[in-house]
Amino acid sequence: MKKIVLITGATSGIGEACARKFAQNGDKVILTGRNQVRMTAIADELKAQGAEVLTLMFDVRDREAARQAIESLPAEWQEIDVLVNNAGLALGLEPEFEGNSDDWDGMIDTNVKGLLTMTRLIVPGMVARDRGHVINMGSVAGDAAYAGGNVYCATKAAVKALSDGLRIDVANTAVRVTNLKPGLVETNFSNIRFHGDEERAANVYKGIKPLTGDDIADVAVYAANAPAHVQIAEVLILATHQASGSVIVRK
Ligand code: 8X3
Repeated sequence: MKKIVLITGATSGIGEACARKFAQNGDKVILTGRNQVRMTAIADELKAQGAEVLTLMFDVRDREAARQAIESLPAEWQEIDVLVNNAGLALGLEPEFEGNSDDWDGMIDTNVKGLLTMTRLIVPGMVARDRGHVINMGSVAGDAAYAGGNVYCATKAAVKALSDGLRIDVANTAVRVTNLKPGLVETNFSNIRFHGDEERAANVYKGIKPLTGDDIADVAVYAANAPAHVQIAEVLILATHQASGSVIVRK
């Protein structure tokens, strides 16, 4: 059955890959993000392939803008079946005692509070309809801290706790909650983490074949299409030469 899938942070990386995979799966997709140019380009491309696509430009850190955007949805787009809480980022790898407080705000406001904002706006409808699925983008970083990961790891540990908490809160409904925990994925993630230092970013993936956004999107589409009685609660997806968040075998 055709689903309505809303993806935050849909203009790059895992979010963009999810938008493409759900669209290819025949679902209606709502792309949300901050980059209107990129979002329109992706939407036009998907529409040309026959997909039904809608775009909403807002920053998940802006609660009021998020509320207005969701309320502006045309009636035929309002009954969201799948919320992919993907918008998120890492900033910096400094020791915790030397970290940049603006970086901390950026991560906490997006990865934790932004995810909560979207959940608060969209899940009540799912509960009322007794149908829906929340797919949160967690991370292997949420399982254990790694050097310099401190605040980023904390935000992803929060995503796990919020996924587990929500799963309890909707347990008497048909709504499902999935926490996807990717490891090393080659997107613009490291570029953003290192504030545009491309050389440093490239080094992260040197000597290892990292995952792609598509690898993670495949799992998201799988979880969303599992039989109704099956709840893919959590999935840890690592690159083959990655043993954990901190152990990566480089060849
Ligand atoms: C991204 C995974 O290990 O690069 O969440 O922080 S990691």
